[in-house]
Amino acid sequence: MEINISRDLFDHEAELAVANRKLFQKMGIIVLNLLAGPGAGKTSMIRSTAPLLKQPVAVIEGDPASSIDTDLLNSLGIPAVQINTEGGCHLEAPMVSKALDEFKLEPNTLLIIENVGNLICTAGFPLGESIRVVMVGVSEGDDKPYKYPDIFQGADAVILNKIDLQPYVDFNRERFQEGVRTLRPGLPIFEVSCRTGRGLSEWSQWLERTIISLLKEG
Ligand SMILES: Nc1nc2c(ncn2[C@@H]2O[C@H](COP(=O)(O)OP(=O)(O)O)[C@@H](O)[C@H]2O)c(=O)[nH]1
Ligand SMILES: [Mg+2]
Ligand SMILES: [Zn+2]
Repeated sequence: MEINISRDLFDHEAELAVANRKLFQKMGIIVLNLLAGPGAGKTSMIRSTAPLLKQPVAVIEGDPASSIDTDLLNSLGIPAVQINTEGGCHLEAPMVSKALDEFKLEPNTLLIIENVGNLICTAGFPLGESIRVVMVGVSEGDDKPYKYPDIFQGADAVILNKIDLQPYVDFNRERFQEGVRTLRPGLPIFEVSCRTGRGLSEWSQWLERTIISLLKEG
């Protein structure tokens, strides 16, 4: 008998994600899984986006170690809970449901999960989210959609961050956009700078519209 490990793992992860999805629905919250390499600007984006949204925002931070991002967000009044994976390179659905015990979230909250900085296996571990966003900084290079297609395939939107640095790095926006478009025609790409604030209103308006339509769906 042939054992297909990757398919069995995929089925198992999908079941765990469905359980989370049901829990989120029961709580009346919308969950966004934020995927990017280390240093792309995930925490900066959460920090800049939260004040632009009408909905309350809470955050689960996934990192191999430390509570640096959680401490920062809590100090800014954005409730955050830390998951330390102790070297693990992605979050898994049960870690998220367990972390929820640490919060008291009101209905209509947007829960942002800042996943471990990693463009590879985070794509294969759904957390029950209804919005999945992939973020890349221009300093990481324009080849990311070509090298890491899986993560872009599963996204609902792409954020291209650090656009203020474009004059200083060899980043070809057309090449990046073409790579994303080839994988997923029509996928929204938001060019932003968390440093200057450029593009953040377009991104947050899209996010707000998406949250409202998901809340209506129930
Ligand atoms: N120039 C520039 N730097 C940025 C921008 N966004 C984030 N950074 C910097 O990039 C570094 C990593 O940001 P952080 O939000 O911690 O990334 P994370 O590891 O993905 O959460 C920090 O030094 C940020 O100040 C941006 O839009 N432009
Ligand atoms: Mg971070
Ligand atoms: Zn991993």
